[in-house]
Amino acid sequence: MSTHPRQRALLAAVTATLALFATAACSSSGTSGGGGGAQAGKKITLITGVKSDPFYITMTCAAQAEAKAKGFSFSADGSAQWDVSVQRPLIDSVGAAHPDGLMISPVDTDALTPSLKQIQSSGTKVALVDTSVTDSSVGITRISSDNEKGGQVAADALAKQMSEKGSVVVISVKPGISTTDARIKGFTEEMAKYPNIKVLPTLYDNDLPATAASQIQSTLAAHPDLGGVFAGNTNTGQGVATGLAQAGKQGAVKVAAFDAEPDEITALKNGTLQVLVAQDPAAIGTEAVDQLAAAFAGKPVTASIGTTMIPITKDNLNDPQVAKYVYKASC
Ligand code: T6T
Repeated sequence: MSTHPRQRALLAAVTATLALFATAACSSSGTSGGGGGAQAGKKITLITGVKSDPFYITMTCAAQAEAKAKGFSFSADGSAQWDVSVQRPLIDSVGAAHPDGLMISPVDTDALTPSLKQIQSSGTKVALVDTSVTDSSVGITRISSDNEKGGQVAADALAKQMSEKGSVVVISVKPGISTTDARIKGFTEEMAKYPNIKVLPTLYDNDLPATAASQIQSTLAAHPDLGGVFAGNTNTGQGVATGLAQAGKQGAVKVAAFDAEPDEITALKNGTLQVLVAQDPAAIGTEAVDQLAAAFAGKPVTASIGTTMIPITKDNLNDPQVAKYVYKASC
């Protein structure tokens, strides 16, 4: 653990704040029991936001294990990139197969609602995992991090790293995604508490690291006093790290990034990123299977579940209680 008192105080404060928001009850009790239960043989399908994303890979691995433990058949698929026109046909084809349960991370807050409502009206139980849609009639349960809170925590951590002065830029995926929109809202509202920090207009990289890297370059050229960056998710975090390395600004420009996939961890270790806000995608996956199992058995379902987030820095990364939140690249 860091000997630097400010670092230690920062870490303790952030950890305490985030722990307050974990309301997950990630247990497999109370639903239809292990393999061979009365609900055995039910079919659950998971559609993730982006198939190759370690956040969703970690979620899929946990959901698969929980489904197996309950005797459910489980399949997973996801879009190649964060795109409504790619995810919609996937939803429609899965819907046509009438699974008993559908776990889905919709890539937009409104565009996919008609397809999801149709699947739901055909009797499939829908669980919204990570992202959600505006229409509250969609889904028997919504399971995700408290993203707005995560954005606030990132703001406080970054402001401290920046000695509460300079310009900061937010880079995220695209507007219209429930999770990243909430992070930006939490971040910018919290940053308003720091009068000497100027928040520049938010940039969107379409979930492409290369775009984030070039956005960093152009922002540095336009704002030589750039002191901080908030990266909204995994791919953006990677791109920001690459852009700062290319500009020779590692460590000079401070970065708080969401998520904890392997490349972000490497950048944290080499000092290009300073704080990661790690989510608990495994808990989201496990809890969704448990809630669907409850629904299959006609038992009560929890409509909204918030899962753990934890701050990771170079100083606490080796703590096993922290390292267990690093995302997987495969099961
Ligand atoms: O940050 C996660 C997820 O919560 C968000 O909805 C989309 O991006 C990730 O999957 C990370 O890439």
